[in-house]
Amino acid sequence: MVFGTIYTRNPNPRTTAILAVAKAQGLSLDITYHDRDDPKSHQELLKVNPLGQVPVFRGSDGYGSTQQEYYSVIRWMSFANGDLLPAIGGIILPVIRQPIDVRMDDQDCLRVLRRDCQLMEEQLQKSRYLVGDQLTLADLFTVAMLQGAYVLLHQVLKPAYPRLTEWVNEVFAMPMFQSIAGPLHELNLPVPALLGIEKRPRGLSNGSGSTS
Ligand SMILES: N[C@@H](CCC(=O)N[C@@H](CS)C(=O)NCC(=O)O)C(=O)O
Repeated sequence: MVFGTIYTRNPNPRTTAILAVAKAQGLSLDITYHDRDDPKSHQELLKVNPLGQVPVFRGSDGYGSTQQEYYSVIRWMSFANGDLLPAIGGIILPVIRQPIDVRMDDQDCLRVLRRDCQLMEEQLQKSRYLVGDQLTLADLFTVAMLQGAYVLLHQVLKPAYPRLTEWVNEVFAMPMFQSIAGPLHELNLPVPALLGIEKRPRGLSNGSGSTS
């Protein structure tokens, strides 16, 4: 029986170890290769991952609901850690004159931040929290990642992502969170703005919010 499907590109460094372990374990995997330069192929990938990133794994026999929730929590935390926070850091660390290991282009970071906020906005319109209607670690972790963005970019984020903002405020209102994170201050420092026409984002097909 096929264990599941891996959606990836060829080659892709994040996929190599997965395929090696699957092979060593005798697990049969379907592999679907996507081409980011082929719009049809890219649209298919967006159906399984709205960020347009690979690899994506989809199990063929489904998960028990508890396991599915567990993987969804991990997926959101990985998104916050690997995608969202580097974009936020690339924008705000230079503003607050903190060191950054690899200097990033603030326009690219703003585009990624917009895309990621749009993704969360859409999810939070479907469910009260990131994973269903119960608070999970994914909410606490992701809101913590967003704190700096809301402190410095609140003028952009609040009108553009109302549901996201409501959820951030709800988590910040929780005493167990606020006792560690402190209150959500708003600073009005000069911050970079997204300029010009947005490049086609690799993720969400319907754009990443309006430019500012
Ligand atoms: N946090 C994700 C990140 C996945 C990721 O960024 N994948 C890269 C390829 S290694 C990607 O698809 N980037 C978008 C692109 O290449 O268009 C993970 O660890 O799986």
